[in-house]
Amino acid sequence: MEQTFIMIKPDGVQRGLIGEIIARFEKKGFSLKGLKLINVDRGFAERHYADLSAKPFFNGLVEYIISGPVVAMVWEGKNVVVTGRKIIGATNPADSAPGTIRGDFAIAIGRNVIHGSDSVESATKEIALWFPEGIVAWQSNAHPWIYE
Ligand code: RTP
Repeated sequence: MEQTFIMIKPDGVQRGLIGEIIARFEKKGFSLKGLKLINVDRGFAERHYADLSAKPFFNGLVEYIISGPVVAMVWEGKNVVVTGRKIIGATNPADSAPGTIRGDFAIAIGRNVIHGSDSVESATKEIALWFPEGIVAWQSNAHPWIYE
């Protein structure tokens, strides 16, 4: 079953949005497979966002991610990468539809509350980076009520 890496960024943690965000993924029917509240250092944040290192906003982005604890999660389910990005909404909250996390809770692109892997390949890399200890193997009893 497909997995994705989801991170609640420091603004989402500081603003008390952890429960709200987890609830949206949980109510959709996805399964939580990994969860931790952690501070990451500059080197780690730079590794996570390595693909964006040439962007003018890179240093500000790294400062933002290391400014406080983040919630790192692995969610599992059919098409969870693409559907997770839909639940999150467009990168710039000015373009995120109401009903999405960024559409409902963010205004500025540099304070957009949450990250979600943009492909299955990125998800695999990000899960390995953020959860080198591995994740819990379990299957919800609700599985037959969510999938036909
Ligand atoms: P994410 O990786 O956080 O899920 O976001 P994304 O795929 O939707 O967007 P991406 O282009 O990968 O950018 C990563 C994060 O960088 C910040 N950003 N700031 N100031 C700017 O113009 C700008 N552009 C992007 C955002 O926090 C974005 O989520």
